[in-house]
Amino acid sequence: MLQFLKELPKVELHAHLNGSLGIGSLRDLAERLHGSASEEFSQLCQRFIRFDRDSDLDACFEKFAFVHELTSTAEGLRYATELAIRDFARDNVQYLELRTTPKANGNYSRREYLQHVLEAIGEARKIYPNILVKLLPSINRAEPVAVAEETVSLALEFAQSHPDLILGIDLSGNPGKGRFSDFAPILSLARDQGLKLVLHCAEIENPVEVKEMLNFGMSRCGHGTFLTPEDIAQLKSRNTAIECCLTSNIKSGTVPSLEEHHLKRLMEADAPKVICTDDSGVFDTTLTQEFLLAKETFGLTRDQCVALTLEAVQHSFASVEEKQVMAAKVKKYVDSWQ
Ligand code: 6MZ
Repeated sequence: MLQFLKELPKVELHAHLNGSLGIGSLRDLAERLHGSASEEFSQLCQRFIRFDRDSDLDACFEKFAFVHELTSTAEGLRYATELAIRDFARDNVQYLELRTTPKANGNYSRREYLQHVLEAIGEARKIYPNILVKLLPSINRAEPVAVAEETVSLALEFAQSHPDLILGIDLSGNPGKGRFSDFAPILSLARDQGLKLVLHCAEIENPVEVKEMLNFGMSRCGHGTFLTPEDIAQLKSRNTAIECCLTSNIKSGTVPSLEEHHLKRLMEADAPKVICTDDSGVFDTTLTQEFLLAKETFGLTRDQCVALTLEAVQHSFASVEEKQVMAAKVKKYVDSWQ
């Protein structure tokens, strides 16, 4: 089964760029930026050792801050993008929707941030031709609404010049910070202008906000950990898939154990769902590993893993033709195992 899942041409719909850099990639990045003989490199390696410990949600956000230090230059950001794509390609992910929050610092503006990432995706396409990558700029709910407005405006502008690359907007960031209702107007504008919306929703217990988000609507729901049976029924009635990230939820402490993961409830309710990594680097996982955990915990069969992959194809924001190519790859692969 491990071999089957590893080689399965998988589909990743919920992956944050800076969270997708594992210790190996961070080391590669530090080496590229500073050289392996430098004092900076050995100091960073010392910090990597502490990086690996399990933690709660707030501690995860500290880890992101550490990764952000390494991607705070144009060179770091571009190479990080290539490394994240490399690692998904190595795990036989054939389609990746990568999200990232445009940032501004002394080295780049938010506009330049997006330009660097888009160019790096273009360059990675030549090195890793077997993985199709799309980009979803993220709004960080912990930042002011004005920043979200700039992000949406840039996303709309770049979606014009890269219509096959930028397909939607993600709302993420520490779920304990900011208020959804403050971001609803700008999200609404993005949707009216043709961008799909993926919202982190019900990652923590906040029933009032969850209701607001569900009534507002979304193309896919990130996490959905604290959804009630009624919420799940509402999403099901609209064919809105819930992005399940098992290791992320366990390591960030929002789900107490794998056995209690809501993937089980979603399967029982026959609700639309996809299996994703969230932050494969920070949580030290792969999409193959997530499928394996689902199999070991809930007894998923090979056919169910294939069905979940085809479900992810359908819930992706790829074009009809791209979806056909992806599904054909999965079918061809499955046939080769018969
Ligand atoms: C909410 C998350 C997240 O954007 O710098 N992010 N937001 N919940 C989560 N669950 C654990 N995991 C990641 O990637 C890292 C950023 O993505 C968001 C956070 O804003 C984090 O800083 P980028 O590429």
